[in-house]
Amino acid sequence: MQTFAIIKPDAVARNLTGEILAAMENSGLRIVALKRLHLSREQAAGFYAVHRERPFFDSLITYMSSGPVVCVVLAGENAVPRWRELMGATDPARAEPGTLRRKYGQSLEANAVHGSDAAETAAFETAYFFSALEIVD
Ligand code: 3AN
Repeated sequence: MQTFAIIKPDAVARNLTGEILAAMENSGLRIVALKRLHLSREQAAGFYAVHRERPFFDSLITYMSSGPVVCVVLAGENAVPRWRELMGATDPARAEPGTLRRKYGQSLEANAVHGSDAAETAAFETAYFFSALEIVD
């Protein structure tokens, strides 16, 4: 199984890319694709299109396009739920101790990392950023 992850602008800006990539690998997941990008507002809006009716959408787009992000495709057995568990709950204040959002998240919005919530979402999100040639499993 594969899942799609983003190291978000707040974490990249604080030089946490290496620590978060290490946490992915230490958990046994394999990094099969990796890319650093600075999203435009349009690119961020396309990625988060499912949230376009939510009250926080505009703020989320501003934040996600505020600086570079690192996009990662992870592979391994049950990769989707395993990466969600490692990230922790959306709100860092409610995330379990030891999770990445608890350790590195700054707010409900600036919560350090993204992870697909299902295999179908992972397929859409991966294809949004990577061509088949860029995924090396
Ligand atoms: P998750 O990333 O845990 O799956 P989603 O998909 O509900 O959470 O939300 C997508 C992103 O939108 C979150 N990672 C967070 O950055 C932001 N977000 C979610 N809920 C809120 C909220 N109530 N206020 C501000 N930002 C939010």
